[in-house]
Amino acid sequence: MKTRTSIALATIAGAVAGSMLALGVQAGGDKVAFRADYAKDTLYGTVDRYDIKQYRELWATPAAVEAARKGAPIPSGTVLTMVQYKAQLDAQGNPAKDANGRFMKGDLVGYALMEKRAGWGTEYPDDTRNGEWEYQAFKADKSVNATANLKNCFTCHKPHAGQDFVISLASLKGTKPGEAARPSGAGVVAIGGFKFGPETVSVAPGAAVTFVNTDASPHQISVTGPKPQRSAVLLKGQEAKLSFAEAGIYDYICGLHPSMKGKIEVK
Ligand code: HEC
Ligand SMILES: [Cu+2]
Repeated sequence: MKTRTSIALATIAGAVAGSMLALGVQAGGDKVAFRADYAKDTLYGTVDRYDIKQYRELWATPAAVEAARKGAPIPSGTVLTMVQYKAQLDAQGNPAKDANGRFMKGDLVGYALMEKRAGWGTEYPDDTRNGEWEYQAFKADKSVNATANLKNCFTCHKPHAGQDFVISLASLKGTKPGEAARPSGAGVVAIGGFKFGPETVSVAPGAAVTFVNTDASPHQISVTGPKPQRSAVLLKGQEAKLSFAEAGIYDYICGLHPSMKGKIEVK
């Protein structure tokens, strides 16, 4: 009996050690300190998040802006601070807009930081590592948000390896293009302002539906129901084609913003 208990305890101890290893990703975030002086950095962009009704500010250490504008790599020591605010809402509960049609700042929600230093990131496996970046989330009171799952930061920024994991790199470079023209036509769905347009599209069996992302934010088509399928994550200007052999109605959502919904009629 005694031995059995100790074996059981040893197993539990092993499991705990294992889960602490799995949480190794979490530990890396400790390297990132809150940037108390972020408001002395450069405000390089703001983002209206229709899906989660947030207004976000993007701040960068000045050397990063300088480098990005010259087309040079983002330097070691860069800190990017994303400040998340609730959007102010109108009487219907929709985000209110200012004279320029942009969201307005409401209550502070928290901060998301990423910091790059030469030599960081070597401990992560290739399928996780985001170059030399580490991530950390802070609450509105500037303390570490211990409930944030930092693994998700790595996963969601990973597809942007081609732009050094900085999703808003175009804004950092100051080359953000104006509103992309919204493509239209039979079997074409344009994604803009966090909406699929049109929300219902009809195609013949086997014919392709083309999805084009015109938003600065990435989106992903995720067909739900009995025959699920997913497109790649689409960055601004990228497109994906999906086709369905059998007639029917196929519902889909955005894999990144599940409140975005659409329908494909195959007939
Ligand atoms: C669901 C996908 C997703 C997850 C998870 C995510 N991000 Fe991001 N992040 C984005 C997107 C998209 C942007 C561009 C701004 C926007 O659209 O809100 C962004 C922008 C940023 C920026 C501004 C620099 C840049 O890359 O554009 C920082 C800093 C940032 N995220 C930090 C974090 C941290 C810290 C975490 C984890 C706590 C995290 N992110 C998790 C999608 C994600
Ligand atoms: Cu989306």
